[in-house]
Amino acid sequence: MALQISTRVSHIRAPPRAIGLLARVCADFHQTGVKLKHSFTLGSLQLGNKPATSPVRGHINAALRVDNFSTTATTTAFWRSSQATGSSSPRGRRGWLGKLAVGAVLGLSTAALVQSFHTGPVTAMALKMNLDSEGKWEETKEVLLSLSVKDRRPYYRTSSSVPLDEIPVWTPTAGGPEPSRYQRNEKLDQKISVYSGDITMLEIDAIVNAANKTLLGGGGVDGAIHRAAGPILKQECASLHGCETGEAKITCGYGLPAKYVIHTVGPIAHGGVGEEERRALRSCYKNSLQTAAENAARSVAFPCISTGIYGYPSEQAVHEVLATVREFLDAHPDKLDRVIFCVFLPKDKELYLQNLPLYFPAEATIKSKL
Ligand code: AR6
Repeated sequence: MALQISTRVSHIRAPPRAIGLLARVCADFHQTGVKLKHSFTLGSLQLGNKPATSPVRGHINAALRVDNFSTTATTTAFWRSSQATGSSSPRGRRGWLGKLAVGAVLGLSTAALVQSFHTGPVTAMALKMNLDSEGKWEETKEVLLSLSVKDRRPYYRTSSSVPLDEIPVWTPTAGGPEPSRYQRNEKLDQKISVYSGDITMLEIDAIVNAANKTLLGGGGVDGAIHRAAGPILKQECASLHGCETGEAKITCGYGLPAKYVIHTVGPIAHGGVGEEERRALRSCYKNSLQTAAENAARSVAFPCISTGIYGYPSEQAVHEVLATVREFLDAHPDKLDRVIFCVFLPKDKELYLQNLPLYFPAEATIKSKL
């Protein structure tokens, strides 16, 4: 039984690449024999903020206008489910068009896409497979970064995730006998957390990776981040052509709950810690914070950089870290909402809790400037 469906798609805002992807999806429907009787009339289709210009529009029209096919049960289900999920509203239309674009970027089969319309979001399982099989990182990144946190959730590859509002803010405590060199600042206290656990679970704007100069993955937290993000992360990393000690480079988080990964390379301190290592460790933190701020990432989590395989003693590193973060927040109090010290080992948790009052003191006055 044939069913004529005529859809007026109006006021759609989508990046040009997403529109191209839509065209590909429609062609995919066509090629796989799914028979459509959809006649899409593009109303005021917009690319970004501009109406589609004719060559693009012509391309879209050519791809989307699929005439003279008889309707199958699948397309009927597709249509009904898009109606049922509110696709008749402009927001709904954007929703299913977004799914089409995500599905196309991630290389989903037509069947998986149709299933996604039928059951709600594209299944995490389908996307996990596609983040595993290396796709085009540029397109995947563009789509993932355009999604809200809620819409990105089905694509996480981790077993669970910890949202920012479940990470408690640090409560200032009275320090030990050592006087603080810093002024009390209650606003800054609200920006600090110590989180004990796996950094790959954090659903925040950015996590920092303790990488090596190749940026192509390794052991420790670097290995954990690459495993959780999926092999596509390595592809983007390869495009960055390495990173010098103390510098920071940003990528998409892919299968991670974190939107971005900021990769920094800590100093190797097996030969001991001198001024060069101290300066490099500070640079790692400062450049990572700067990179987060430049990318509008307002929550950022750090592992204890260099204190594992690179051998920087934790009890020395903690002072460089806290001083650098305090100074960055003093200089840029509105750039970041939260800096999370993600501690993996019990001894690191203790070191941070013990030393935080030196840099974020509970007392209102400076005890000493020395
Ligand atoms: N979540 C949070 N912290 C972690 C995790 C995790 N999943 N796993 C380990 N840590 P390391 P480095 C902690 O060795 O010293 C790699 O091969 C860990 O307990 O990962 O900077 C790179 O490719 C420790 O406190 O980083 C480089 O070649 C901290 O993360 C080299 O290691 C950092 O330990 C970098 O060595």
